[in-house]
Amino acid sequence: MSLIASDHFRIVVGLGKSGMSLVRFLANRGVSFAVADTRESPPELATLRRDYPQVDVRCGELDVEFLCRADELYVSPGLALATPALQATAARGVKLSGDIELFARHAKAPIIAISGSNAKSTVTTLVGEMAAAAGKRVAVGGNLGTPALDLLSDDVELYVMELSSFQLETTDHLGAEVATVLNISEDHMDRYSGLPAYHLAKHRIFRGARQVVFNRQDALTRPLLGEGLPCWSFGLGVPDFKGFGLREENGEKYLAFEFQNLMPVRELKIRGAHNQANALAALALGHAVGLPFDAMLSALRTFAGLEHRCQWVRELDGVAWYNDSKATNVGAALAAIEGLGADIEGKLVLIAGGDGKGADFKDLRDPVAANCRAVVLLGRDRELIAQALGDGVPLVRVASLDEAVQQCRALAQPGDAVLLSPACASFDMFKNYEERGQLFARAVEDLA
Ligand code: UMA
Ligand code: ADP
Repeated sequence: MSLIASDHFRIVVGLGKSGMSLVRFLANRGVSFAVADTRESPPELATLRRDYPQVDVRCGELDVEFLCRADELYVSPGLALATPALQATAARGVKLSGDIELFARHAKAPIIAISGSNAKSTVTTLVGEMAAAAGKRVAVGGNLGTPALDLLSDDVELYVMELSSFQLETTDHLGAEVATVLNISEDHMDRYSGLPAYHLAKHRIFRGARQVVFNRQDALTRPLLGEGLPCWSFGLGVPDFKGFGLREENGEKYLAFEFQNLMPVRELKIRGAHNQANALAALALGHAVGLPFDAMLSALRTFAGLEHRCQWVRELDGVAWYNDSKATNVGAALAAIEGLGADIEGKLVLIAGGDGKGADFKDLRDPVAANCRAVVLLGRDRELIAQALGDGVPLVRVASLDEAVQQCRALAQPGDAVLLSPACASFDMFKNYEERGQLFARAVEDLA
């Protein structure tokens, strides 16, 4: 017998960090709800049982009859909406929503919303530091780590939110003060039918936005609708009206806004052309919400970048070692290979491979041939990368990260750099990209 849907009953699907933030949010407001997770022991199960012992939790295969008791499901970004049980539930009239939609309905301060295939965490953190330098009470999170609902507070003056395409799929109306898609390149092709579907999910960030920031060098970042909205742009070229960019004067390269030079590029601590684009994007977002340039520039002068993003680990026998474990897709690895490749005297020895998420690796071929002395391949999809790279560069297959580090030590010559920039997710061999980066750094530090 199927249970009758109640008007005010919700089910949280997925009991990870965002699921647990939903539980706290709903419980604090006296909303009745239950929890489901396809895993037998989801990460927050013990916390839920300890803090909310009365809540009904169903672990294991999703039960459509159970899900249909709710009028709305809040689905974890980690679960594809195409999951058959979710689709069957939606077909019976139950709305599929998520934590960001709820956050947007309850946030009282302006939201800066940041998505894109790469650079989200860097730009989100940077904008947060700019706002703090300007004396704002700012809350920073979302996909970056702290779930959006945990940030809600009447004290907050500005929210800076990193949003993934997965979170945006369940968000109907964000209503950001300013929204951006920083760049678009292939990622998560195991969850999308192709680039157009991924692109559409990202562009949901513009729903209800009052201002937009787009990347002049990436047409896919321009909003599909919303003509007439105030638009700011960023890009590595010379800026024009309402644009942030680079300008050269007397041999010095500057970050610039319209016709005004703001700061010499050499004062940035973060390296590489991709990070100059990130600095410009952050300036554009901050400017859109009225942050003063002096505060934003002081944050830019001190920001040293995030862990696992082209992070310098050590120098040994004239070889620099870099951890770019966060490069979980081809676009990110390309930025590191081309950015770092241009910065060093010698060549790169690249460590790549892992869970390719259905990506096509062909775009790596020419930049790898131009910048790399050798490539050390590991992980589940290493043969797919090997096929894409062809015979343009020597390839070495290894079974572990320790072995990869040993091989790189033997291959690299003084003036070279060793770069872990896998172009793949880590889940085939590691808990997450952080663990992969930490194990790499440890193995490198242990080299005699
Ligand atoms: N899962 C199941 N069954 C379920 C629910 C989840 O098998 O019923 C699995 C899925 O493989 C899923 C994984 O568990 O990928 C994690 O899901 P979760 O619900 O436990 O995730 P949370 O802890 O809530 O973390 C989520 C985001 N995770 C994902 O989108 C996969 C975190 O982004 C985010 O920081 C957090 O909410 C707070 O907002 C992480 C991420 O990897 C960093 N994001 C992807 C990326 O950056 O590429 C999009
Ligand atoms: P995200 O949160 O979108 O994954 P991060 O700031 O964590 O972005 O950076 C992820 C990876 O993307 C890093 O490996 C970094 O080297 C690379 N990256 C940083 N900025 C850019 C950019 N502007 N374009 C392409 N790749 C970038």
